Amino acid sequence: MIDAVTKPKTKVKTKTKRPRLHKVILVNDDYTPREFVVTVLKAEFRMTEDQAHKVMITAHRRGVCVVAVFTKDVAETKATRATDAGRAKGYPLLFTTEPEE
Ligand code: TYC
Repeated sequence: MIDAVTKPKTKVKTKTKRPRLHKVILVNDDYTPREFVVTVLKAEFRMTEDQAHKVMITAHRRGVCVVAVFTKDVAETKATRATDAGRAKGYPLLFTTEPEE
């Protein structure tokens, strides 16, 4: 056949990149009561008493603790809501976010 159609030699691959996840980080301070930190972790991050206590005590001892990872939007919303819960009670409780490597 003289006019056979030549197939393209390059293949098109569809690559769906997963969005980079962001860490929510709990920051220690000297004023927020331990039990209040635990309550916020349970309410905002759906942790059990045990999980929340471990995260709180790690931040208390080491200065910071990664709470969980989410997509950027969810991480920022949860960090803001959890920080606002402390502010509403007059506590300096702080949650920050940063992208995962
Ligand atoms: N350091 C606080 C206290 O001794 C408790 C605390 C723990 C506060 C973790 C913030 O991220 C925090 N009352």
